[in-house]
Amino acid sequence: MFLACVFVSILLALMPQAHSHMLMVEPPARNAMSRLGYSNVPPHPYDDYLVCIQTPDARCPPCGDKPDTEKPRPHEAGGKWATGTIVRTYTLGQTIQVQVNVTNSHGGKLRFKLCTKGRLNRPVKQSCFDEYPLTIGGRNSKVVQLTTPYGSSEVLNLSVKLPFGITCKHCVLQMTNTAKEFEPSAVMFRNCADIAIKGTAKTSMAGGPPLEQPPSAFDLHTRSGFGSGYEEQKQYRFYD
Ligand SMILES: [Cu+2]
Repeated sequence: MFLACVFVSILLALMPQAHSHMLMVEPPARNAMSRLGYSNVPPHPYDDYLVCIQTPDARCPPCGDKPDTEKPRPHEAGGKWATGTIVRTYTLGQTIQVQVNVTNSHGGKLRFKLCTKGRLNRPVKQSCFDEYPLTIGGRNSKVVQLTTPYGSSEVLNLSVKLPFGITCKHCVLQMTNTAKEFEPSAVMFRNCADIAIKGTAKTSMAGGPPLEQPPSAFDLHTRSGFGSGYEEQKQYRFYD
């Protein structure tokens, strides 16, 4: 246990900068906003390297900070990169497109959760996200496995279903990757994005089914344009 932690710490110390890891670009995560042209958000020097090692005594904060980071944590309400700007407004029950640039894969599972209690100055807790784990793809799965080899890159285009019957002026969408490569240590990459979900007369009256069926397939391919230095290749993964 102790050795594993030391091992991971050394690995993490060796990895930064040269190897970046992942970034939720659609909807734009708080840490990605500057890169994507939001001029009200300061530039982020490590926007695709929000990494945390979780232990029983130190849980990873929900939006990519480290457990010992002083509050307000920079990626949570009140922090430097959490401006409260709503980056996307969706419709109740919508299947939304989510894009994640995996810039240096450590494998493992990718999960998305929704907290409906976003506030400008009060950070939301992991327990709020845990209320709404979101379903991905064209089947009833709440996880996507990263399948690209360790150290390589890919872009995931995912269909994610917003929960039935939920609207909010300020929700927070959370992405979590727990790296397989370092198991049993829990090395996590997390991003948060501020979104809104509007009801429509039709859907809120009827409380009806999602507006559209999710596609039965999604594609993913290696990332490009971020200077990862890995050869670009295209692959398609079908999910049915
Ligand atoms: Cu790494």
